[in-house]
Amino acid sequence: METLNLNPVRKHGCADPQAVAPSADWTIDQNWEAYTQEEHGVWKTLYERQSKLLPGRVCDQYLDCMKQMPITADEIPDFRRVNDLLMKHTGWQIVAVPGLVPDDVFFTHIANRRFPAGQFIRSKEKLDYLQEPDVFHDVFGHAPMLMNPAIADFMQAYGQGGLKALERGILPFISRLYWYTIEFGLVQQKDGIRIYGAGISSSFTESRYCLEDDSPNRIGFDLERVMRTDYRIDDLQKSYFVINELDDLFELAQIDFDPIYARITDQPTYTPDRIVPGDRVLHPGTLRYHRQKAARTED
Ligand code: HBI
Ligand code: FE
Repeated sequence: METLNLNPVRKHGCADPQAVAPSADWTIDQNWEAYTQEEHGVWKTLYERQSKLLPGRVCDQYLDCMKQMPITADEIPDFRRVNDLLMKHTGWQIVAVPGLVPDDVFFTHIANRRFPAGQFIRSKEKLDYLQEPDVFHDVFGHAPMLMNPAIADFMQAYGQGGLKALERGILPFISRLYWYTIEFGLVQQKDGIRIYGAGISSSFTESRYCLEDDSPNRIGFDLERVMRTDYRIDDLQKSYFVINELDDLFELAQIDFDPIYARITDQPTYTPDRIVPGDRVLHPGTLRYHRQKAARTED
């Protein structure tokens, strides 16, 4: 088991994260005191915008957990305070990083119940554009779900699975699983389909599009199917996969992926727009959004 080393405090708000020589585990101090009023203001804008949208769209567990957390509109959350609560509930911690970290570093943290969270916040000029996960995506989107025991266990299993997959050179299978659950997952609730993926809950556009737009497919979750499905990181998704309940992730955290890898390794990959035999289709997408976009860029 890796231990968290204590790093020197680094300069806050470094424009080029790559310019900072990384420590072995890439963690930096959050240096909360150094956030500017403008940065807290960006947080407030994003927080208020999302908080208005999420009730009725995000799953009950997210809202319940968020209510308990020291996360408000007024300021970028202090990781020390968030961690006190997370530790009590599920033993998770968030650790500050400058941005995207290498896969092996990411998985090692996750396997040890540490979630790497971007220290920086996006600029107020580009509220909806994110090249790397920032503190709003990571803390507003991911932290509340880490209070949920099923997500907590599944995430750790993902870290362990990721390390294994990396060794064997079969990373895409497990990355797709993460993408279509933790980042872009939907869950069936009594009163309708709801969001649990952090990529959606932290996005102004996608939190409505994923549920209300006719364009994307909404398909019942199936592990092998998802592991065979490509994804796009730079646009709204063409397909979402819906789990029956969050507790299903407990089971998913226990599954031995080896026989599954063996079975799907030689099978073709699905493009993200497709509906395939065996799919439990909840909503067949019109794909209008992506068609129109493609037409626009052709001429
Ligand atoms: N680093 N900070 C950060 N956050 C991520 O979500 C992240 C990462 N590095 C790698 C990574 N995700 C993905 O490539 C893996 O989930 C596969
Ligand atoms: Fe994320």
